Amino acid sequence: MYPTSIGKLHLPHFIYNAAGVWDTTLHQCQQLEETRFCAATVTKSCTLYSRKGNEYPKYHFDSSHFSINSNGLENGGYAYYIDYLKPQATHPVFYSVGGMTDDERITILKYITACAHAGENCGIELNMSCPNLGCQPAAYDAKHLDQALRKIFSATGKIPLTFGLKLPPYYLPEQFSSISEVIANYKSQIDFITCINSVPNGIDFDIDNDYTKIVPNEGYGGIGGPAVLPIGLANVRRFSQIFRARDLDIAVIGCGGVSSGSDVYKYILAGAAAVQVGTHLWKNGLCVFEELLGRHEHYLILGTHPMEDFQVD
Ligand code: RRO
Repeated sequence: MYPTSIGKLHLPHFIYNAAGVWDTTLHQCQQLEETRFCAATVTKSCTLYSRKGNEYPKYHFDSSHFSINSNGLENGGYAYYIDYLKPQATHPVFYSVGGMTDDERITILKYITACAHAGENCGIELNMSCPNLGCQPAAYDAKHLDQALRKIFSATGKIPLTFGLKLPPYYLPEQFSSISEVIANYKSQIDFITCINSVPNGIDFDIDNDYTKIVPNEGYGGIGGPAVLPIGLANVRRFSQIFRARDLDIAVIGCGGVSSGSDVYKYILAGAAAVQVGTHLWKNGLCVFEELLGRHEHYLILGTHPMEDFQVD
């Protein structure tokens, strides 16, 4: 296995879950840890109080090309996930902070950093890019992101844990430069960014019943799965290039559309320090980690194409 580092965290290899997938209950988080082939656990983005999220059906996974979700931030509340942060844990945990307002985020961040359990092996991924909450999340707009981060960091001070942002997909050169500018302003606070959250505003139809595939938000939700891979790769590459050119020591973590060892390898080529798996994990379960790791390492060791490249859906 090839180790990697993100801020102060050392991971035994590159691959782990994306926030929101197989991590809503503590039992699921424990299962991720016990697979041995999942390099870290990201917990479900949390809020101050537990939330049921949106009504079902809120996931659509039966296409081989994409998924659509409008989960609606279903989670156990921040205190619930604190129980997962064990003292002297050997398995790295990224505690994903969602929150509905900046004040909520500040309360949660202060609590985690003051918590005795949040030791060396705990990082924080701040998610201000959920596409399913009916409002524009801060990270979609540089000015809004800057205001939110200024407010948060002036309340929390320097966060002593490895800290990063989960970002939405960006498309235009101006967006990459303005968002990078904001991140650079907080370079002493930000150890990593994760690119990308699901692509907003997807819809699909059940043509046998003439319904949208998911029910909440009139059928609209965030898209994941193979269809978003090129967008995720491009976001990782753009930010990696900008950070390198500006000599910023900020790791970029790839997320979006990984379903094979070659996809993992592509993210590494794009500049990712690690890779998260979402839709593929949700559809196929915990066995994906061992499989992805084996096939990805095949590329690293042999530089040749494992059999997966010849499979046809
Ligand atoms: O819970 C969700 O609906 C959700 C979240 Br918080 C997120 O960050 N990304 C996503 O696709 N769904």
